[in-house]
Amino acid sequence: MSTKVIITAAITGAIHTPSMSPYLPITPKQIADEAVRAYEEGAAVAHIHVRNPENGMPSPDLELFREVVTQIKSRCNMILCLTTGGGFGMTTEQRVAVVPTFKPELASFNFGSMNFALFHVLDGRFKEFKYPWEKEYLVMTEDFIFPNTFKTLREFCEIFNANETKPELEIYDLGMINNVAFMLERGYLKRPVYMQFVLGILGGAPATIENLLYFYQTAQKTIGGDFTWSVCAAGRHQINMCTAALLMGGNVRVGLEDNLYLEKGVLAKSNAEQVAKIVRIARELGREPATPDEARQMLGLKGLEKVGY
Ligand code: KMH
Ligand code: ZN
Repeated sequence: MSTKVIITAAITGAIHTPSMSPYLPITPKQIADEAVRAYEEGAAVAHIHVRNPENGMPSPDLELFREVVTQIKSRCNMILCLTTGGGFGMTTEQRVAVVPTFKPELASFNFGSMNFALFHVLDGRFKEFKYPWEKEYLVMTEDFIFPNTFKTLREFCEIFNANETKPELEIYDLGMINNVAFMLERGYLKRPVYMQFVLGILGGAPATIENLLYFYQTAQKTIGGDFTWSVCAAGRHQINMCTAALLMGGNVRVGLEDNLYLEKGVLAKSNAEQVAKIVRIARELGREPATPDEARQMLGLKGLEKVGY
């Protein structure tokens, strides 16, 4: 087992809305500041989405991405994993545009279609919204299919390969591991793959230790031993599942994209607070945070000198 652990901070995402937490970063400056603070606490990777600075709505605007990535790069050498999941309702073309535009070292790559649902978070909570789009955005997910067809997977693979961007394969359910095996067999994906097991999204697999073990063992059987993996989990499952991953030798992702809290009833005031917490746990378990350069080596990334920002 590697003693080093790659810690990713997923800074703002496209799941939570501004009224859910005053600490959710919205503007490019807030997103960049949060990423740098997460780096200072031990995160080697920042997973980046952007939001419309006026109303906090998830945005595909490449100029907003540009502001964030250039600000972070001018302040630290952390790895940037740009989202190609985007936000609900964005086209696949809009989602993937960050790859040819910025040629990042790493970008997320959602490896199958699913019912990506958030409407249930409204049950009895979040009555007051600051912006009209927030409630609609959550409600519409009852009828939302997050589209990642085999054609999209093939086309995204071609774009990732052409730009030497390593895909972080987002695996929400068991069948998506089979999709990885299929795309490897067809030669669209290259070994060794890097998978992010995403647990606890309604529409995907629940966040349980059994599911995490089953994902890991299924990946070993169907893909082989030469993969790198990480775990993230929704809401209150975040720290527990990340701790399980630390024990299993995996890598971890924390951040306000997945969870707004630091502990029960206590909102996290920053991504950095969650990073600091998982660093404390990791050290107790004999795992040390990897630096960005160590993480580059572990993931086989092309290097910061080859990005397009
Ligand atoms: N926006 C969500 C539908 C990713 O960044 O690739 C999925 C997501 C994953 O956020
Ligand atoms: Zn994301």
